[in-house]
Amino acid sequence: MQKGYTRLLGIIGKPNTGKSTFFSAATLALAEIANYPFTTIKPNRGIGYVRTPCVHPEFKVDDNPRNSLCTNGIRLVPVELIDVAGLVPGAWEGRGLGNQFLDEIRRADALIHVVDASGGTDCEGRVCRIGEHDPLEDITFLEREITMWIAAILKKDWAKIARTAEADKKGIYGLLEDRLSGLGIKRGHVSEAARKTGLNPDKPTSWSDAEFEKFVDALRKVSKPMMIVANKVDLPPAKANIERLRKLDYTIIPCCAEAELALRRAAEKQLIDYKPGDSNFQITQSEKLSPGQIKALETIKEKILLPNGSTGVQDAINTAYFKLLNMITVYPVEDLEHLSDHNGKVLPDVYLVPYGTTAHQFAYLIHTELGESFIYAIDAREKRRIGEAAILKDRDVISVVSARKRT
Ligand SMILES: Nc1nc2c(ncn2[C@@H]2O[C@H](COP(=O)(O)OP(=O)(O)OP(=O)(O)O)[C@@H](O)[C@H]2O)c(=O)[nH]1
Ligand SMILES: [Mg+2]
Repeated sequence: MQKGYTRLLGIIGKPNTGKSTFFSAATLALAEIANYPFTTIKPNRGIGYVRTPCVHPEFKVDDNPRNSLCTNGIRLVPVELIDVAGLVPGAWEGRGLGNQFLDEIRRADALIHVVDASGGTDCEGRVCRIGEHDPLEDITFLEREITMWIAAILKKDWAKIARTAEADKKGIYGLLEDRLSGLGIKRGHVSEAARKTGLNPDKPTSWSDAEFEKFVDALRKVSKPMMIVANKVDLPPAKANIERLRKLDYTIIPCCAEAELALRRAAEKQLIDYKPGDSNFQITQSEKLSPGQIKALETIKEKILLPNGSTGVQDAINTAYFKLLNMITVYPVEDLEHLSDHNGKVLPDVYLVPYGTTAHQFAYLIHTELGESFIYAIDAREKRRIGEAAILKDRDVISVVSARKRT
């Protein structure tokens, strides 16, 4: 995995919505896919990609990508995805595959909630008549499951935590950070949740049960940001459901995971020219395709790519990184003239870092020693010096000047 701040994306939702299809399409890893609930039991982990326009055409150089891929000016930066078992109502109390599922998303930094926008699966993921189930119900249920799961972890000894927080100088932020570190929840998340709910962090013993739940719900939102992938757009009721989903306070990405999987597999066999996220494809070896396969590909083009602009899978991963997690891409180079590293490799790496990363923090990411001996950095586009506190921008190309030579 690349250097920089890697993040884990969790693909979650009730059973049978297309999570593993989405995962396979994004990673090309083999994952079991079937039209019944609980096909996935053990989680699948794999590598997908964030797609970004590479800087090499702008700088008029040819590049030698190392930690990422570059084709026709498109950089694909590897990122990790986890596809877990479906979640059913009551999972937090152990129903279905319950807590096991929840435990697997402990480390996820952002959640991609895959819903069946066609309404063809009931609240437990069993097949029903298309359009029969309301996917909006799946949103509220999933939010509640995760909130209740976090609440259950805290509830056991909440009274003690609240009392200690008032006596101990660590306070509620420090105590909850310790308590929830296994869930990737940090002090900043806890303080933001308290601020958002307007609860007094110095007096947690005074919080009512309802306030405690409101606080945990806010904590879920800030620590596990979530977006919605409205899958199965190829089925007619999806369109109207997506309009309704758009009224919610979530980023909604219309998606046809099945189409992306077909395109990615055809591209892998070099039958078509298609990069993840493209709005179109070209058949390159029509002689190797049966008339049925050609027809299926044409249908994907007409019914999915043309009306929606893409299948939505790549869009979802990009949205998770660039919008939910607010990350940017930055290219480190050593030699400013050639935009290369010390081996002459041009624009070898691109790092994903959170917006707000400074030039000095970036130097630490490249190499601890480079951070320690940092003098200034140079922005290769503007050809000017930037100081340690300068905040980097998306697609910056940065060279760090340090007091010590790197070995
Ligand atoms: N029409 C349509 N069907 C899809 C799409 N994506 C997935 N499916 C189908 O939905 C069914 C469930 O897909 P899976 O990927 O196994 O779903 P899952 O959410 O991983 O299911 P569990 O592992 O049981 O929780 C399969 O029959 C898929 O072929 C899509 O975009 N459109
Ligand atoms: Mg699955």
